[in-house]
Amino acid sequence: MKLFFRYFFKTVRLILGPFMLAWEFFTLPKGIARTPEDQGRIDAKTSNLVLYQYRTCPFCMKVRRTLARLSLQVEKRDAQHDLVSRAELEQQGGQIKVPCLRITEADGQQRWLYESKAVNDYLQKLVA
Ligand SMILES: N[C@@H](CCC(=O)N[C@@H](CS)C(=O)NCC(=O)O)C(=O)O
Repeated sequence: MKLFFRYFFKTVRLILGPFMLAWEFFTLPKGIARTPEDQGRIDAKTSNLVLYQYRTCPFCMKVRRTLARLSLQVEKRDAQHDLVSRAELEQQGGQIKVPCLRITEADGQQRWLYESKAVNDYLQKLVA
């Protein structure tokens, strides 16, 4: 069943990918406008985050829309084509599944947050 879903989403990404990217480009939320000071504070809060993602994964798009809507600057790594990022995700995160948010805590510990809903909830809380 797991393999079925893996190939199902792979096929969806392959066939619909270009259309999904075009749709994302034209419909990306505008984002919150903040003063430079407020944006600086938020940027500091997100500087410890890295999003592992695929360009044409619908779940990653959902997270990228949240990033755009909340005007959050988060480093993104392509876990599909960039083999170093893919290996990091698998070896340190525990599995190849995107989106995954790598959170480096104040003590240097890294937490790997899987599931688009959990990532979106985490991002939403950051700006609350
Ligand atoms: N329920 C998960 C679904 C994530 C998911 O299925 N992602 C696919 C890409 S669209 C994946 O990582 N598949 C593993 C692979 O391609 O190797 C979520 O909402 O984040």
